[in-house]
Amino acid sequence: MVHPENSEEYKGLIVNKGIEQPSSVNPYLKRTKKRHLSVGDYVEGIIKGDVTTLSRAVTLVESVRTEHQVIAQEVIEKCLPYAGNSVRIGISGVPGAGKSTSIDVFGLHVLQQGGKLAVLAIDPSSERSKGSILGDKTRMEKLSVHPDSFIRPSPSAGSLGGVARKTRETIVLCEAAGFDKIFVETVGVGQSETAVHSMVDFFLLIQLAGTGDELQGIKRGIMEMADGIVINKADGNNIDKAKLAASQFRNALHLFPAPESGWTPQVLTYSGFYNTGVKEIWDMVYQYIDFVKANGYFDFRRNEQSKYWMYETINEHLRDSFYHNPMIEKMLGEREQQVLDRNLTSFVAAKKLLDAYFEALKK
Ligand SMILES: Nc1nc2c(ncn2[C@@H]2O[C@H](COP(=O)(O)OP(=O)(O)OP(=O)(O)O)[C@@H](O)[C@H]2O)c(=O)[nH]1
Ligand SMILES: [Mg+2]
Repeated sequence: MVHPENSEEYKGLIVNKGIEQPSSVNPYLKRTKKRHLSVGDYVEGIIKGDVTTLSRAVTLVESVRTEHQVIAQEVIEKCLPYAGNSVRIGISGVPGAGKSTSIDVFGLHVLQQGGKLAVLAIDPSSERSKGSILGDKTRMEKLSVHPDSFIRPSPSAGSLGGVARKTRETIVLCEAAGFDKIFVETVGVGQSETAVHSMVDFFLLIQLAGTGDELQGIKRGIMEMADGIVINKADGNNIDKAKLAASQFRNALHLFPAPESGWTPQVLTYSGFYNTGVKEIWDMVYQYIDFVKANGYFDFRRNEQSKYWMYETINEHLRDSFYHNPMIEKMLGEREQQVLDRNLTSFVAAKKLLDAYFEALKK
């Protein structure tokens, strides 16, 4: 007897012979296993401006694994001839000052004139950077989907010096990939400004108008670093307060010695949220760049920064080599205890450790 499915009477029910299935429904799924790239592949991809390759190279730069570092350093070296052709802006401000909101509008503003923008960060506390990645995704909503932008959160692990060096190296890769505008964001709560200052052409400090004593909380050193101070949230009934704060900052700046650049730092008010006063800020930045390019300070500062990073890198490697030496790791605790027990002075203990380290190197 014919099965009803195959009987003439129920033609519509006839089961067709199956067709051969592809081995995977989505052919692209197979690609999830990343192809291994050689140094040459990385460099070629970066120079072509391929953002996926750039991202992977930055991941290598950030990696703590020695084999990744070896490749990363070679890639950086080969990218160096293509780097340097950008304007680098440091953007700092206390948490809540409006950095992310501002970078979104600043970024769109500078991209209106063409070119490509990379937004990097230096944030040595890994805990915070995890939080701010989420925050930045929503606060930089326009920039994060802009085809000419590349946003990379701070490298998370390690000392401030280590984190900053990785960001400095990432700048090289981004520039080689054709990014001609680089923003480096940092939270204005301490040493990280110095690190950012050591790798940018213009240092922009975002401030808020507050209770009238805003100048007290700001470290003198940070203000001295600023090439421009901008008071954010000058909107609604906050406009007058912002203007007042601006004049207080202007007065305070007069008390500082004139900057080496010959430029007088400007103080402006704006609203990142309502996008007012943003053009004036960028007119100021470009005016500064023209000014220091004309008087030679632009190149001078970049040279100083290159020297700084050479010595920083040496210091970091020496420190790492010392503290990761297995013998030193063993001896450190014991010597420390001897110092605490007053059996050794700090200096003698340090000298003994260093001598032991240099002796070990000879073997
Ligand atoms: N009124 C007003 N509010 C603003 C302005 N800019 C930012 N805000 C608000 O201030 C808060 C903090 O802004 P963010 O851009 O996240 O500040 P941030 O400096 O990036 O903060 P962290 O990432 O925590 O360091 C948010 O609620 C913003 O909506 C502004 O121009 N005016
Ligand atoms: Mg933020």
